[in-house]
Amino acid sequence: MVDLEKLLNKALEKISAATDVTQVEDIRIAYLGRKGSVTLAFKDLLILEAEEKKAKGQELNEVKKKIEASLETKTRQLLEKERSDLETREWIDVTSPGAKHLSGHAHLVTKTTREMIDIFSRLGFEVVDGPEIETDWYNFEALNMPKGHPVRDTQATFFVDENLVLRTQTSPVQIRVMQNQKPPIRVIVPGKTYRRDYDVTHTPMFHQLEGLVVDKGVTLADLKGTMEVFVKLFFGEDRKIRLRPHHFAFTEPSIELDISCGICAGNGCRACKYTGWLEIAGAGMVHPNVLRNGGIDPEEYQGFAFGFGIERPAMLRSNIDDLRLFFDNDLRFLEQF
Ligand code: 2NM
Repeated sequence: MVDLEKLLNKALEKISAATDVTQVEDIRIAYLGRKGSVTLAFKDLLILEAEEKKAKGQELNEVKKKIEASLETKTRQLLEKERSDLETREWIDVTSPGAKHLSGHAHLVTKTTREMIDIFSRLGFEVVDGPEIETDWYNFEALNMPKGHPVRDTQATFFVDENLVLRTQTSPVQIRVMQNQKPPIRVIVPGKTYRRDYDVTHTPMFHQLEGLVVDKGVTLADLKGTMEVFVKLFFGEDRKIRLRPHHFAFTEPSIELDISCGICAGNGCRACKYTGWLEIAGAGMVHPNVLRNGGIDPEEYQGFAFGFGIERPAMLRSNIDDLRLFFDNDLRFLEQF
């Protein structure tokens, strides 16, 4: 007959050390299964005398009950632990805010361009584009800037070769439009332009949005009205405009367009150099020579044209003080818009 106390202690020890329910089941089989130690011990009773058989039998029953109870307790503990581990592992804070979804957005220059396009579209203008590398003729000659004329020196031109340049303004596209379309013409040309300049207010590549209207009986009043509508839609209803006489080779008369300063409301401050006004565009009535170069008879048709920068209006609206920030591609800057 086995030592029941030893058997019991060994079983309890093993149950206590078990770490999952399959181990517990293995222990159950090892002790209480068909060939388990406890089952076999019951068989051993058969050879004992009645008296001893009864005593040992009771003792063995006690051992069996203790092992069964211990197995049950252990199984419950393990199942409870498994459930609580699972809860910890898979716990979700349904009240926590969602992770920020990172997504890109258009560059401020692009956004500004689109806004300007939207406004002119509502006024009936069509968007066109053209080459950024132009011939001398389209970039200068056709725009009433003949070879040797001093105005060419003011354009700080990038030359590709003797005859090809990076366009210094988008106007050569307007010449192409005049050559290819019959009036009435109402186009805007947003795009990249190039000049050899680099400081706080100039970058070698910058963006312009130029416009051209050609029809019968077009006057400076039409230009002024168009500029006024644009300024109020783009900068705000409270802004005033002012036309100052100027000179461009390609327009006659030529003007510069000022808007009232948005910072001091026209009273004078550092931003407007105490004038109350900010220069925002150049414009004028298309020079007869330019119309002729576009294949349009200036006796029959008149036109007005204007040229806005894109970066400067964007800077004015977003309070940006250094043009070069647009092109440094520092996300800490770009992400703000
Ligand atoms: C400006 C200022 C004044 C202009 C002229 C033309 C064209 F091709 F029709 F003659 N397009 N744009 C123009 C006129 C541009 O930019 C400051």
